[in-house]
Amino acid sequence: MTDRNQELFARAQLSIPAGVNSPVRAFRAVGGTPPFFERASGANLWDANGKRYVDYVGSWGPMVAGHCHPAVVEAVREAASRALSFGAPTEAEIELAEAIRRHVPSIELLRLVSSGTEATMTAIRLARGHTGRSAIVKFEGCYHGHADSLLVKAGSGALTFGNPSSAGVPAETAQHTIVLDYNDTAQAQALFAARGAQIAGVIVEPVAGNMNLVLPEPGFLHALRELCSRHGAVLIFDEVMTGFRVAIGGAQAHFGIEPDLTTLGKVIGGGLPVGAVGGRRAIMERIAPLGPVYQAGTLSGNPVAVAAGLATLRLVEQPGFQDRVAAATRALTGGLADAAREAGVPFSAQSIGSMFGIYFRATAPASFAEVMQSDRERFGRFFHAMLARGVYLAPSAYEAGFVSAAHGAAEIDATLAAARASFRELA
Ligand code: KE4
Repeated sequence: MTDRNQELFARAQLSIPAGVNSPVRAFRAVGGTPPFFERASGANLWDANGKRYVDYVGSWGPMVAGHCHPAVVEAVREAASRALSFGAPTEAEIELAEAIRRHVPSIELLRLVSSGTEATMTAIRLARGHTGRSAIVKFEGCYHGHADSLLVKAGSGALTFGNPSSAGVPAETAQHTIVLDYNDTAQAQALFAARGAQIAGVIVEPVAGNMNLVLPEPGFLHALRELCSRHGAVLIFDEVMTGFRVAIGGAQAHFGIEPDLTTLGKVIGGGLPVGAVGGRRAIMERIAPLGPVYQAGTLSGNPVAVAAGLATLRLVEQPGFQDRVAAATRALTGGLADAAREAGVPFSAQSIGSMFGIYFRATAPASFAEVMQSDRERFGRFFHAMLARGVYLAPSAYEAGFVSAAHGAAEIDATLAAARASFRELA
């Protein structure tokens, strides 16, 4: 029988670099042919061969309510029946901004954009415009999208390719980005002691999800908050991945820390292109046309995308939603750890909200260096053993996984059965 995925992958590479529109999708980290998907519903995906998978990528985070949730599809259909785009203000954008601000009180003003990259790029520009300084601090292994200033030792795709900084970023640009080690509080304190007056802002994933899942150690985020406050730097929580997924109010609610700016994406678009940057009024009032920091976007606040985001937020804010998905995620990670132990495979797993990490090392990593000690070769074999059994994990050892409200006991049990067989193959 012909494999449609192989046919499509070969054809795609004739017109699209590596056959994909985002690097991690090319399976270069795990090898093999990526499935070309045709349909999604709930926790499931179907590829071009008609094969069904339980999905733990969830479009890299947006699909927390499950694929094609009827309420989201209906909202999109209804919005699209009235207009596809105006390039002018709509009431729906106000409703989405108000819904976000209801759950993320640190956001006094918010600007909608069309991707997480646009959100973080704008946050960096706002920090620099607000402080008049140039230096930006980020952390190795964290990924904030592909703006030049942030593609310096990025995580996610660039890390997967073992290419810790991107070609095409001028040295003159990269020199303004200081890269520290995630969870190294002493290092951040030493930097601020030496150069605090030069630092425009610190951007951090309050829970790292782009070097696989790495949790902030107690005190790390509080130290960044205190250092930024003391030195007049802008603290930016990049919650593109963690927003409305780690908790309804994001990682900032979970850890009780108020950043100066927050970037959002993924869940707030429900699968359609939406990002956002928001925060303290004094900073957000610097953005055009109120202030001198320019930012713009043809499709910012697109009515169809906003409809998908609003419908998704209305689902995730339902009482019990976050607890239910977090419980399913814990059942998954606990079951995977049990299966690996039974097979005698060195493995660990952890979760926060409905994000999870799996690691082929005995303990969950607390730093980029520890992530790099994971057994990538074993991960690749496990990935393909699970894929063959109809479980679609993130195709990289450096990505977090995502559970949705549609992952019920049947999906988790089927995943754990596939894992028990797959771990036995690795032993
Ligand atoms: P986008 O420009 O891809 O919408 O968002 C960039 C971004 C910013 N900040 C964080 C914390 C992110 O996780 C992302 C994007 N995440 C990756 C997944 N690791 C997107 C998947 C991909 O690059 O194909």
